[in-house]
Amino acid sequence: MSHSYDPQTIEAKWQQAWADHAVFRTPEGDELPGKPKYYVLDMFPYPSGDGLHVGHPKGYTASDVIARVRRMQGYNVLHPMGWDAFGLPAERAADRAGVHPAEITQRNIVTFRRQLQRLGFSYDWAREIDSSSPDYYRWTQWIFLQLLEKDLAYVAEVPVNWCPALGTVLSNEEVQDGKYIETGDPVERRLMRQWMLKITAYAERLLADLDTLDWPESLKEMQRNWIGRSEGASIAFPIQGRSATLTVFTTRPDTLFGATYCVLAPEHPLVTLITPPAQRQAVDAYVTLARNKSDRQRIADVHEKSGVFTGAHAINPATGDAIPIWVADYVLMSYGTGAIMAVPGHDERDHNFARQFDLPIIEVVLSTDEDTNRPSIAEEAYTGDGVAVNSGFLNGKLVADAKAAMITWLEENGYGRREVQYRLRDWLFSRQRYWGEPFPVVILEDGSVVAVPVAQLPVTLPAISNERRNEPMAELINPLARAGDDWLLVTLPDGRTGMRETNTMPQWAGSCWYYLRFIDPHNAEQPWSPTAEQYWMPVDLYIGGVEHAVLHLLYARFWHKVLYDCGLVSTQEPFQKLFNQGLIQAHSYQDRDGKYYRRAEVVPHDDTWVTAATGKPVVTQLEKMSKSKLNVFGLDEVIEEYSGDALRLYELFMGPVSASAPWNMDGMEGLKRFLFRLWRLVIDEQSGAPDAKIVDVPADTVPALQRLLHQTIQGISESIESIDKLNTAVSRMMEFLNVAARSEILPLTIVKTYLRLIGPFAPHIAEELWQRLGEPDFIARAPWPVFDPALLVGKTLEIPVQVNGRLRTVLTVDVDVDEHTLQQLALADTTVARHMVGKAMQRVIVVPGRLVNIIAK
Ligand code: ANZ
Repeated sequence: MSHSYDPQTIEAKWQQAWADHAVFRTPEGDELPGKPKYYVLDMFPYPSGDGLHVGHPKGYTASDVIARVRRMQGYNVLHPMGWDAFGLPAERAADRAGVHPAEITQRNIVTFRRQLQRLGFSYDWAREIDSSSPDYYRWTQWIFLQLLEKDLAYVAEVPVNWCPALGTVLSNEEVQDGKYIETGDPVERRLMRQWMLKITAYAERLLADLDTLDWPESLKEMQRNWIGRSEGASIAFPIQGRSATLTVFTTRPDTLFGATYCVLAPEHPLVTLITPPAQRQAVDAYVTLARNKSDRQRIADVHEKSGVFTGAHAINPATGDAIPIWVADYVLMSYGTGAIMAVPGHDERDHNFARQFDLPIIEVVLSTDEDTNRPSIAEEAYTGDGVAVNSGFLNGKLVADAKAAMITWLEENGYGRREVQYRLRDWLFSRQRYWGEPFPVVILEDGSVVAVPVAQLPVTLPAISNERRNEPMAELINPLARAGDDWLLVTLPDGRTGMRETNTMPQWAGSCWYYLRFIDPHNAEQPWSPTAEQYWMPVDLYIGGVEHAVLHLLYARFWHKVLYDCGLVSTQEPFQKLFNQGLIQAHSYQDRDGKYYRRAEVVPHDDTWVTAATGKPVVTQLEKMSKSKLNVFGLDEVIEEYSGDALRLYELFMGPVSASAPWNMDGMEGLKRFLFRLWRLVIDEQSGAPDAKIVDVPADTVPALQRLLHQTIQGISESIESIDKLNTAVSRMMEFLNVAARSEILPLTIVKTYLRLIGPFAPHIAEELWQRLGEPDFIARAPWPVFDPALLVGKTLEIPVQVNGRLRTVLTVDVDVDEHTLQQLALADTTVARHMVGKAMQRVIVVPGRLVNIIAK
């Protein structure tokens, strides 16, 4: 019987063995003290119906290697996995299939779990969580109640995109030119009652604490931009003939002398108040037009500015001049005060607008560098630094000083004050969907909102038939409002009656705190135990996609800070170190009509590609793997053809973890060959026993191999600490194998140490070989090898080199250098070469360990 490498059998065997012996169980209770901890977390996936493809496990493989190494290094490791299971895609898929979203979700979870297990990831499956299960969302609701108690959750009328034909609200991304992009049905902006979370109250801390995090700088910058802190001033302009004032926010108070008109956002409450009858019709018409545009559209158009004069005037507090008040949609109600002072000389948007409507442009900042080709202020706004001109008491001051002087003047004269604005808006936290967490609140008959008593949590999702859930209705009726009265109508313990809230929470809710539940996932009394939280938090390493840079990662930081303020968590930040994995791309094939083809449907032709069926030319391109581009390699197929270990190694070998790289099946071949060679290094394929070359002798029996081993330990350990360079760790393993395969003798201890290095990367084969070498326990529990610095460099010898019997130089060489290498080294030496000029070499005499003599004429 042959004993060749059979990955499918071996991998199934070890996955079972790890599970049976709970090898990756997270230590708890008495096991915790006295050992360092390491919490390594993957962003938990949304279990979609497509299953996993080879692009998904790149980050999971990296985190698994780290988790396994840390266990071997003696850390208590928490490495959990779970499912971000609520959300619209599951609801849509359920509708298409005519089943309940919970059913689709459970089906997908089974597939995802099976696929992840095939890769041998060392998750503690006993801690698996599912954000759509009542045991979990009970606590999501509980945290919401903490937010409500702290006045960080509130209800507000906010504009949404309502599509009457579809009977639903749409996101900004789904609307263009006032129409739903899919069907062209008109969409109106409507005010609707929505739950909001006051994330803006945390803007300053969310910004400042970024500095304490070990995250990629680019990612921190994205969060900084999203929070968008602006320093400036608020300035109150008196309105001519009225007692009301018009307050603006500006980052350039130094330009007040150049403010030649003001602009209100179309939704600004002052618009109707100040517009005189003669202008009312024109203003109303404009406001209606603007209302149907999304904010995004309104700011997108830089050149075509639209607007209307209200007929009213404001007084510029610095000059005393009456300046016209306009309404224009380039001013957004959602930022600052919803009103601006326009300085066309120094702001591009104002400049465009002023030219379009013939409004005065005044220069109030003069550049200090002498560029005579600069266009005049009439042609182009000057937005750079400089000195104030035409600005009374500010004249001659540089922008920064002028800003400060103007703020002082405004404060002294009661016209304004220093102000900080954030671009960050409060978080719209309700959705008109079924498959999400119900809000744990009741709306009483008088419209007031009260929390459901904690003892009554969770508020479970009512069962509603698919037909009922999807029944079209003319008015917006939330899916949950279609539940029966037994769910909808509530009597509180004190006898008051009311209706349940029928909005649900957005998909982001469950992922805001899941990392805390992993710490103590089965706790029925508390969301987590405080002692366990103090032990495990913060997450030491968090790996996931960059697409979550500002959504999940900002929301989770916000909730965490609220929990900190409630005294429920012990750290200010949840994720200390964060790493983004790169995308795996694959070639797609597309004809000129945009139709995609699978790789199997195209053939090469004259340096390009054509379809096999019709010969139609196609272009090939590297793109992110995606089902719609037909360029996906499914995880199951690849594991079946190669193996879980080969896939793990290839995911890492493709390049740095953070880099995007193209998928290449030839690369998989290479890693598969490596694993076969590794097998043959250790196993005699005739008998299945260890190879006869492996003998139980001290490591220094083969000093060169011992040295390479220690260099390999050092190299791999370093790439593990860098996280990003795990690809070089794989190369190191291959280099070692190349040398070891040529060695006549393999000391057993060297082979075992080498296997321990391989363990975290290709865990199945490593366990099997470890066992076949007679080890009784799992390699996953063996200690991580440590290198001996003294063994990194070999012992050296001094060898005299003669040319025609005369000493010319002395070489310092490795003790066990071979004859051939010694000869090469001698001939390559520059001093030797100098004495050979004009001579032809005839013979080289090498006395190993003693001398080299070159005979030349
Ligand atoms: C006068 C001025 C003069 C301005 C100048 C700029 C340059 P950031 O940096 O993004 O915070 N602004 C204020 N509120 C606005 C709103 N609701 N919609 C549209 N624009 C608004 O931008 C602040 C600047 O954007 C403010 O400073 C204001 O224009 C404008 F030479 O005021 B500025």
